[in-house]
Parts: sequence; C-alpha cells; structure tokens
Amino acid sequence: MTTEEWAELIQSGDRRSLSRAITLLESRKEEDRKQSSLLMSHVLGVRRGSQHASRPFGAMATNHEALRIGISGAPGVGKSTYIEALGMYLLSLGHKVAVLAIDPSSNISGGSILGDKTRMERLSVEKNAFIRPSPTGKTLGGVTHTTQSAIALCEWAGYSVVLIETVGVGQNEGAVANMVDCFVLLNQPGSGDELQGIKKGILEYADILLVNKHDGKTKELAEHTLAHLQSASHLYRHELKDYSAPCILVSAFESKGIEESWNQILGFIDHSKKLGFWKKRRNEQIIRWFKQLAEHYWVHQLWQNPNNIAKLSSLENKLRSEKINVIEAVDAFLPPWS
Ligand SMILES: Nc1nc2c(ncn2[C@@H]2O[C@H](COP(=O)(O)OP(=O)(O)O)[C@@H](O)[C@H]2O)c(=O)[nH]1
Ligand SMILES: [Mg+2]
Repeated sequence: MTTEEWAELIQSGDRRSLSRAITLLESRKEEDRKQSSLLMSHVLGVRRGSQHASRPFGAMATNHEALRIGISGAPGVGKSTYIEALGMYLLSLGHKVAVLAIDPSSNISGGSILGDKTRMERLSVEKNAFIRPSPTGKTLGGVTHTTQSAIALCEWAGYSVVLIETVGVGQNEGAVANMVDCFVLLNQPGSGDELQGIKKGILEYADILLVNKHDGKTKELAEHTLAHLQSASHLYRHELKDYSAPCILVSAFESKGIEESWNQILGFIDHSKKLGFWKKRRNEQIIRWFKQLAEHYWVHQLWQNPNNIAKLSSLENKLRSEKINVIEAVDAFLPPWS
C-alpha cells in the first residue's frame, strides 16, 4: 500500500488504518520511522522532495483542525468516566470524538489501558468515536511529538474533538497542557488539607477546574472542595492575564454538569481566540513539536546510524585502553556544529 492510499483510508474513516498509523509513530525501527515520516508529511500537507512537487496537494483542502482538550487529574479521580460522559454528549451534538489516553503506568502494568477501555464501554462501540492509548515513548519528548502526531492523524481522519487523558502526576501534564487548546483539571472531593497537596504547578496549567463525584456520599465533600478551590484561586495565576479558571461541580457517573463543563471549555477557547492567546499557543506548540521531533531523530541517528555505531565501538575500545579521555571521545564522536 502506498502512503497516499493509506492516508486515504484513514481519511475515509477506517479506524484500523488510523490505529496502525498511531502504532507506527512509536516504533523504534528505522523502516517504520521512515514510513511514518512519509505519512505524517502527507497528512500535514508538506511537499517533500520532487516526489510530490508536480502534484497539487489536495490534502490541505479537506484537512481541518479539531478542538484539542486535555483532561488531567490524579489516578482514580474519574478522568475516563468523565471522558465517556463528555464523549457521549459530544456525539449527541454531532461531533466525531477521538480519545487519546496517555498513561505512563500502562507501560508497566499493561492493564490500565484495558481498564480505561472497559470504562468507556458506551463510547467505544460508537461509530463516531475512536479510543486509543497514545504512545508514550520513553521520555517526555516522546509524549509530545508522538501525541502531537497522533492528534494530527485524528484531525486528518475527521475527528472534530480530540480528548487527551493524562494522569496528573506532576510530570507530563505540563507537556500535555502545552499540546491542547484547553486543559481541564479534575479534582477529587477531599478536605482542604488534601487540596493543599495539589501541586501549585498543576493548578497553574488549568484552564477549567472540575470537582468530580458530586453525587451520593461524596456530594457534600465535593461542594466543600469547590469552595476551597475557589478561595485558593489567588494562589495561582493563569498565563492569560486577568483570567481565572472557573470551578464546576460534575458527576461523571450521573452525567451531571457535563454540558456546563463543555460550555465553559468552549467559552475559554472562544475567549482565548479573541485575545490572540489561542493562536500564540498553537504556534508555540508547533515550535515545540519541531524541536522535540528534531531531537528525537537526532538522538536516533546518534546511536543507530551505522557510521556512528562503528565510530562508537572504536572510541569505546580507546576509552577502555585509556588511550583517550572522555572529553576527547565526545569531541571525536559528535559532528562538528559549524
Ligand atoms: N461516585 C462517583 N464515582 C466516580 C465518578 N466518576 C468516576 N468514579 C469512580 O472512580 C473510579 C475511578 O474512575 P476512572 O474514570 O477510572 O478514573 P481515572 O483513573 O481518573 O481515569 C472508578 O471506580 C469510577 O467508578 C463519579 O462521578 N462519581
Ligand atoms: Mg483513566
């Protein structure tokens, strides 16, 4: 199958082809890397070499940009449950919804992704929904460039909303916050003391704050938590001047507050578009994506390029026999920069 045929299949709504393309993004094989570069290049509408030069690039005409929403929060706060409720609501509005779940723990346990999938039972059988664990890579850079590419593929496939679930453990939410139009932070009903445990850094990323589980036994506690969050809002400052993230009570279980939270998300995006913040964010995202992809490819070349492998083993031998020192080895190994 040619790259063009593959891209067409994805665009026609074939979810298996989309899934395969996302799998390719995380592959470390040189062959796969080349193939995914070609595909991404096509999808992003870049003319590459003479191969495409003579053809008009129809890709841009049908490409559109989705609303990209990050959903973060501590494990167990209800991100997957909320995403399912929101996803079902968005389908009812006529949206096509893609969910990318970035879960670092899935690398270790292998089980949590399955857990997420079963919790999104209703969404996962909908023909206008696509759910998939996003490749995490080994590094944060890995999260960024593979997820950015996965978002672009989902847009190419015609999804109008891309929801990105990420565990808010203080490491990768910054990376995800920098990839989306709106970053939603879910909070667990809890005491004020527990709230103080929330890292200030995470709150600063939040464009919308939700307190989930506003139901049953945790209903009242959720209300207290909301009050605490609101009164603590002076402790963190949003990047957007004079903006303070709205706090909303939701129950993902009972699908309560879903519509309101979506309206707040849209309100934020609208507001940030009017102030030019949205455009600024998207531009910065592209620069960061470029840098991380360049770094990724460069590191790959560094260790995988056959010339480098040969050079490396010769330098290793010299180091072992103490013929050169570490600095000399680095100087001999790295390419000249100017
Ligand atoms: N009471 C209540 N429980 C919820 C709600 N949303 C999620 N849960 C429960 O919280 C647990 C974690 O949910 P999950 O969506 O997997 O959380 P995640 O780890 O943040 O993705 C599960 O046992 C859910 O059933 C809610 O709105 N109300
Ligand atoms: Mg989850």
